[in-house]
Amino acid sequence: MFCMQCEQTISTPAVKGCVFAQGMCGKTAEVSDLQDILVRYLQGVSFWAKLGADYGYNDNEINRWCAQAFFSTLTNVNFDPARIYEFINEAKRNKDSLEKQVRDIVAQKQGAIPPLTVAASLAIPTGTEAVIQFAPSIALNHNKEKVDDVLGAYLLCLYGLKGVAAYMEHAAVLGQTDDVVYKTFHEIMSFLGDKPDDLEELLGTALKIGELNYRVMTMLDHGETSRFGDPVPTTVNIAKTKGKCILVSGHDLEDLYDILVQTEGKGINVYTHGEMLPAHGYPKLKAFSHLIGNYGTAWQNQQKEFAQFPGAIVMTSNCIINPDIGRYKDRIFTRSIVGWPGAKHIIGNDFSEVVNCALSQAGFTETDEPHNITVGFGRAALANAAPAVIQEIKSGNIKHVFLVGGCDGDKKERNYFTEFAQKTPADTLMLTLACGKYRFNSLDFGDINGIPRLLDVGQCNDSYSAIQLALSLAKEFNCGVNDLPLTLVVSWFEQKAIAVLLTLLSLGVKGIYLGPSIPVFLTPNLVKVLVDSFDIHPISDPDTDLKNMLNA
Ligand code: SF4
Ligand code: SF3
Repeated sequence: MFCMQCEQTISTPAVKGCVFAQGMCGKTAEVSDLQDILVRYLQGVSFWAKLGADYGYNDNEINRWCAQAFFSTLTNVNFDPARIYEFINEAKRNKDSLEKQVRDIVAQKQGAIPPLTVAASLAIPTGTEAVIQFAPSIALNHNKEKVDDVLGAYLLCLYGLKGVAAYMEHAAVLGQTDDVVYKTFHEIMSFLGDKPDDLEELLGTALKIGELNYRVMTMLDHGETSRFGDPVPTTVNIAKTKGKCILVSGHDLEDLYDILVQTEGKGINVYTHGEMLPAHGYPKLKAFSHLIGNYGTAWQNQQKEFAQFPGAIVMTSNCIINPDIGRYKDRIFTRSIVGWPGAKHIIGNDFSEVVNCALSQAGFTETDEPHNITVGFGRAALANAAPAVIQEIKSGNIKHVFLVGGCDGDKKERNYFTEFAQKTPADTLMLTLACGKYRFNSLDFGDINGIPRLLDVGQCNDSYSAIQLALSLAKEFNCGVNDLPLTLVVSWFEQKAIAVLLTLLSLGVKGIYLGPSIPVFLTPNLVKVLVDSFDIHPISDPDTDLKNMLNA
């Protein structure tokens, strides 16, 4: 296996990347190899999808399926070899049918088929064993002793595009698709399926991926807000309430909605977990009184926290980790692209198995003292708060705004973000995004003349909202985003964060602080390019960084 797509990958002087029998996340070499094959196949499908789109032909079922299948290869999404093998078989069927269709269209229009890419011409054997044996020959590090600049830039594109695929699927669940997005996605996938070796072209593609992601994030924002309303500031109880319970984790609001509808009047309390926390701010979701609160913290604590949750658990998207360890596999359910061998997978929108599981469990036997936190500062709420924030900035009461966004993870170096948040001066605001906030979002940061010092913008899916706030502040102050008293502090863990980072770079945002470490796949030369072109700062320690940020 060869995988270095996430922040917890192996990184020692001698070994870079997860290359042994199992990755740090628990992904086996078998799953990793199958995923490599799947990605290669998908790049072949994209060759035909892109050519079809050039001739005005789109198969939106296959388009959506491509993003789903690619999403299944993200960190902490699907660990089930049988499901990945199924995706490979589907990929073969989709590629064959698309190829036939597109060849006919091109012939009808008297066009010419361009030279096939490496991925489009690859003959992949059938049968799990044969596929596994074939995998090393297409591994990205095949015949390479180490990651060089070209491979590093390639991985930046591949991993960034995985993040985009995940957001495309989140948007598609909400009915948001776009032919231009699919066409650009296939164009880039197909390009990556042909052994590109021009460093400049790869770096340009990385920014193109960022631009594509911005378009997808816009669609996603529209999907969420048109379906569930604009989030409003809402207090959420993070303490337990007596009664039967279901825990819903991940990013998929539509699943949460279905579960809320199907549990109404059944005496079951529904809790959010992880990235689902911001769901409480959406009017159409908060209208359910049995959406009772949030349970637990960030994804990496789930084995301990889920083991203690006396009800059913639903993983709607990333991040799932080994449920065998906490012995709750019999009451965890996966959805959509998520998979764990032996865990029950729900297909369709009938959650009765989950409901029955919750009813068969003990539920919480006591109600704890409430502990409220506030969420819901999405795009509209931030726009409402903007005049007051602008006023406070103008009168000198708010000196600086920090956007502390991104993922959480296990490493102790991530304490940086808690310490950073605690050390931000009292005359500064903090916007939070994604699951990294769990390290400090239950702390009280006070307010500045009624404006809470910590404003939670939402999931990583809601990065668009934060970008809109920055753009509106820049407009108000008649300057560029980079001239605002604003610093972005990004904690990355997996590929969605890479996609968001590329979006910020494609928008010309400079001076981002990035941590807890620099991606292993970025060579020193590539880091230099990022530092020189975008003034990216690898994080150091909170005191030094804060001093530099405030004096910049
Ligand atoms: Fe390693 Fe991360 Fe890949 Fe898992 S996803 S195998 S931890 S690099
Ligand atoms: Fe978190 Fe997995 Fe990235 Fe949506 S849930 S941000 S790590």
